[in-house]
Amino acid sequence: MMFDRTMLLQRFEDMYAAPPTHVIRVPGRVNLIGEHIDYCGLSVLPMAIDRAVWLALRPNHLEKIRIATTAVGFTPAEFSTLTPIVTGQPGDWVNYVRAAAETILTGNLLVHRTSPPGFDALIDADLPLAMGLSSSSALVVATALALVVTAGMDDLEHVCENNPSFCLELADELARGERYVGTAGGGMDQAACLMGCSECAIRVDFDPLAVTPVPVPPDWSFVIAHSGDKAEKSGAAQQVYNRRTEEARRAAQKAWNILGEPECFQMASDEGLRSYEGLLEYTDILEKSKKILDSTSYRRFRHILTEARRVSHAEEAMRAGKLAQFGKLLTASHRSLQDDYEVSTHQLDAMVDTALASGASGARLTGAGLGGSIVAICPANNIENVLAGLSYGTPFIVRPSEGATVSLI
Ligand code: NG1
Repeated sequence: MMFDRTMLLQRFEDMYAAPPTHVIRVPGRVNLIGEHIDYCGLSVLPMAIDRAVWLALRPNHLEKIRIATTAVGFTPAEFSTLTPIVTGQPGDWVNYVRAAAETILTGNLLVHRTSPPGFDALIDADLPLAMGLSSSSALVVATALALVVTAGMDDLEHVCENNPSFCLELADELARGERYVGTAGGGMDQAACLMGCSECAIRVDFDPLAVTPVPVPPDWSFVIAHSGDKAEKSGAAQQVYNRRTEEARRAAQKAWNILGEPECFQMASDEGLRSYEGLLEYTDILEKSKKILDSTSYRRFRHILTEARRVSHAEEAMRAGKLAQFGKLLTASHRSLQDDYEVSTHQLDAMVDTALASGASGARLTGAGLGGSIVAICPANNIENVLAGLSYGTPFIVRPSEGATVSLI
């Protein structure tokens, strides 16, 4: 799966009888740690990767979006940019495009425009779809940037490097906007796709949204391998995802009400937690909540609290170049997702075991789970063994990458 820019430009021209004016590149992301906690407002540690969605566009002055993709089986679409924009069938890929359009056209970012913008677009990707690598959020971000370009905003080349406050606002709006497709998601993916940073993972904090680069040691390697089950967020997987967000909220609310500790979520990722007192308090919260929550709610709550703590320890380990420690935290995260949050599958569990047996320092499912991929981390000198062990999951290496970019043709 290789991206061919010349081919994209040529096919665009063949399709729309004029060359594109811009190409937008939006990377996917691998979430390294901090799974199923962004929607609780807790910090996460994803990394934008060197696989991306590419969108070639040309403003069309027709007040409509016409969009197609080079991927087989995705029907081209067109719709008016007059809002409200009506959702298509559940599972329709164009819903992500509509989500971005509705968000941007009804939001505050394009206040100076005079008429609804429209554009023609062709999409290509070297980012595999439905693998838990945020191809859908990359599409949402790419569409949003296409509207921003069409509205005439300049200086977009390294949009987030040059204008971080614009990108933070955009990421926030798009996180809310992507819920248009029916998933009650958090804000990790849009922030990572937009604001990733080369050679770095990023810590994403919420309320308010903030992104902090965390340098990835150059001798750490990340391998992605696919479980064979699609991580599609429509139908049953979407229902389980939305149920988990509800369960998490209810468990936290109940614990808060009874323990009177509304700030306990923040505490889990707080500096203070690393201190002796903080740790005591943390154990205390878990013990007390065990007495008041039913067993399922308790396990959901335990995942959230322990995962938040693992994120802050993982950031520390990454900054200190402690691979073994980082790897252990990844594997512990997987076990928690497997046992407490129940979003793993036998196939994902088996792949994590294979990765570890092949010499990975740690491995876990990445993304929402219930299919999709694992990420394994290993020292660069052991990568061949890990790739060979995971060969049945068509493994590939990913590198940290910068976030979205816009280039003029
Ligand atoms: P995926 O399905 O991997 O793109 C989803 C959510 C994230 C986060 C993770 C679980 C969306 C767009 N993304 O990611 O916000 O909650 O699950 O950590 O809903």
